[in-house]
Amino acid sequence: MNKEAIYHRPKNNFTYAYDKKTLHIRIQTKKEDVNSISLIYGDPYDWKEEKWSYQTISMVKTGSSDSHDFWFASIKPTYRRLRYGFICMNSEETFVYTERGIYQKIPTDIGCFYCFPYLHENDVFQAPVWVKDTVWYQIFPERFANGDSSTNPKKTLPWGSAAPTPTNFFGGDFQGVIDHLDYLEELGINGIYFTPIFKAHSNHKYDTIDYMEIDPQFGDKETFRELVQKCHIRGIRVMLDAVFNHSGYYFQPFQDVLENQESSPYKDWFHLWNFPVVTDPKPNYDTFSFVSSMPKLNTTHPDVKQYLLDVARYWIEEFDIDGWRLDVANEVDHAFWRDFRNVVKASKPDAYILGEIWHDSMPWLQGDQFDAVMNYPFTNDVVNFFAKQEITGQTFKNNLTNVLHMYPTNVNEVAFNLLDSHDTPRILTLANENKERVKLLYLFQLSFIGTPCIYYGDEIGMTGDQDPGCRECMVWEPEKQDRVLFSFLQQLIHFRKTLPAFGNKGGFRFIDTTDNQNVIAYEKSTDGQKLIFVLHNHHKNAKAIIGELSNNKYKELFTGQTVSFDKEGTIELTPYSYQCFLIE
Ligand code: ARE
Repeated sequence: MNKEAIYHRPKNNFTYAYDKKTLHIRIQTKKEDVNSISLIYGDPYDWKEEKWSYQTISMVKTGSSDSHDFWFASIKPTYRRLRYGFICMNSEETFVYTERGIYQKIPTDIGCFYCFPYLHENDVFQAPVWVKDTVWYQIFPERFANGDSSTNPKKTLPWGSAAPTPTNFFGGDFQGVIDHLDYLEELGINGIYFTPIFKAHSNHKYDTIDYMEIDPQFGDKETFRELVQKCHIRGIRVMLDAVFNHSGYYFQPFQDVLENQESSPYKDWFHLWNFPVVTDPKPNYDTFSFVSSMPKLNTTHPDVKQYLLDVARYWIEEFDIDGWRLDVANEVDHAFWRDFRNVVKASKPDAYILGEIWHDSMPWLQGDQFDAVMNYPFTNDVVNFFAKQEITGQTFKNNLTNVLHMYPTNVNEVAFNLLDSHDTPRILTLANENKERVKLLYLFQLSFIGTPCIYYGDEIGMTGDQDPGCRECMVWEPEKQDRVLFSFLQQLIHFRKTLPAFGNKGGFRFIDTTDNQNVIAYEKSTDGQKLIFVLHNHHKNAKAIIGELSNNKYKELFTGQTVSFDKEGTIELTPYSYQCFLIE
């Protein structure tokens, strides 16, 4: 047995409180190396005749990556504290895996065992419950709809008249969003994520000039207030984009530094290297990436922190927004985000705090900073399999199993699952304009655990390459919109809202199939409702055997037909077919 490959530690995604009574415990072992694991567990203070009293429970294998098997157990300790260890077994040997090492027999010294000292309710990761039932829609305001030409910036181009560039404008604004809320409600989304809306120089607004003012091209504060109110009346939540890692060049404190240099009262608001501060030929201060017009803010400075926390509070308390998406979140210090969470949750306890981090984000998801991150690891795997067809079904399942085990289950349930964004090419472009593959992408995304996000225009078949190509003006001419794709998405969102197992309440499990190249089968189940999905990501007919399909009668969700399978579970597959079997 490969003992070196075993890993557990009593925190993060390996031991965590799922709720105020339940502990989840995970351990990983080398793939196909261990046949079974029993968890030894007991109350640290429960002794009888000088011997620690413990029980054992079989752990469940919850999946495998390319290299590891993952094991899971859920315990509700009577006194909310726990000592535990692992009895690992395979055909050759058995041993006890503990914090102090590996033993042939269960050690008598309780100090050898892992410990979850006490399950405090306020230590439990708590994300807003409403997020679990939200389907998001991302809007890049400059490109969604121009509803009020009186706010057009200079040189605004006619809508959709040219390809997007890093510097051109088409006049998208809040009135344009208000005018299309019926469209969004018809699609069925119930959350909007706006990229930045505050006064800024560029068309993307990530170079903030004034965090307390709406960019005039979008409208004024009253129009924004009207927009939020009209969204809320329709049950649509509103999340804004907080660009706190850096400001824009024209941000008044940075302009003051450039003018007054070392005597500027704002010289500690940035990470300046020396004086005089210059932007050309190269900036002598920290920036976002190497962009001199985006000076990095010193969020560890009390004045900067106070200013930004006031901004965070203002837009919640004055305009009743429901969440903040945090730009370049991983480059701002943790202390700032802890204070940020306290301020935001004091203003609105169920506000959603979503960090933009493209990699493993466990340090920000301890319950003291973010509620979730933009789940780009999910994005990469679903796009690589369904859109690009660059990986096999088996690799996809292994990778996604890894993603699911990166975080605690209660984090996965509010993960922001996006397929693309304003920072990536659009999914139809990535799928080489194959809409059948895009439909499989959407079906998987909208039946997966977490909170899904649709990027504006994807739902009607827009294409677009890497930024700025993915930021084209929304297509509003009905004859240019793919309403078949729109209707398919509408149906998926409806299933997600009306079938508990289809949405976030359904536990997720991959199901074995004989075709591990192009077929993905998975189960979602909750409260007695069980759905089995079979997605065929290939252009030819095929046949696969899915053992778990046999011996049951099903209603197929998309056709409404009642179906059953032979005793092997043989299923005929047509090109890019998708089926969802509701077990009666
Ligand atoms: C644009 C062009 C750039 C060009 C730049 C020159 O896209 O190619 O070099 O202009 O000025 C905003 C605008 C962008 C603009 C950028 C800089 O939207 O259009 O770039 O400002 O001016 C990393 C960060 C992540 C960041 C992305 C872009 O980790 O936080 O890079 N995303 C946010 C926003 C962006 C925004 C900014 C940050 C700046 O979502 O829209 O850009 O406020 C890997 C890495 C990631 C990396 C990712 C993308 O996956 O793991 O860390 O994200 O690639 O590059």
